[in-house]
Amino acid sequence: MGIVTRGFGGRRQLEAASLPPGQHLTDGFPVLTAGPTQYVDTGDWSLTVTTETGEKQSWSWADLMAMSIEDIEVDIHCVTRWSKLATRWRGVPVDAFFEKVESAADYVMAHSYGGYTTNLPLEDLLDRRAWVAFEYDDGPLPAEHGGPVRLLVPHLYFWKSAKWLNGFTMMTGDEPGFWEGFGYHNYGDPWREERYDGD
Ligand SMILES: Nc1nc2c(c(=O)[nH]1)N[C@H]1C(S)=C(S)[C@@H](COP(=O)(O)O)O[C@H]1N2
Ligand SMILES: [Mo]
Repeated sequence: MGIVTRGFGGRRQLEAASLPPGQHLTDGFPVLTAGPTQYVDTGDWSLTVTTETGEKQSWSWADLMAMSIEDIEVDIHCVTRWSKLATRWRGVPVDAFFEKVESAADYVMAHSYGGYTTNLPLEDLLDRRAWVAFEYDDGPLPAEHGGPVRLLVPHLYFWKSAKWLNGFTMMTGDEPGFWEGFGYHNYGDPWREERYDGD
């Protein structure tokens, strides 16, 4: 979070304090998808957590609506250099989906309808640093932005926030997801400019 300053130039100072290196602000909300937009009805949507031993737990849309829902306001940073400050979402912390899962795995592959994947350390999904999000700006999350349900991991570059989320697979060893396999950084911390492999 930046420090709010008053007077001429205040906004610019706030922006500079809030932006990771090499990023610029956008007022719009660009759509970035590799492949076609997925259209999934809430009644058909489900999320499945699969452990490293193959045990599965699934949640329906109704299950999701009955969980502990939070309002979230976070900055988001895309590797293509746009950032958006104070975006507003509603969702459920990812912690809730791992509460009753027995696993010794340290890594997770997030899966999407359409086949997109992205890998994350389990700890980055916990402690209310990541959400299963279904509303944006007081409305249902539009399909082009990953609705009905997407992953929201604002502390990493936005490619880690899988749209049309439908699963988490626990992995004892780390494996690259879709973009990570095409040369994106394995972890993707915007404050360290971890854009590409080798950064
Ligand atoms: N399923 C899926 N999720 C995805 C992508 C994708 O192609 N497919 N693109 C990623 C990338 S590279 C970015 S920058 C963000 C873009 O989200 P937006 O289109 O809502 O801005 O979604 C991420 N999640
Ligand atoms: Mo991206």
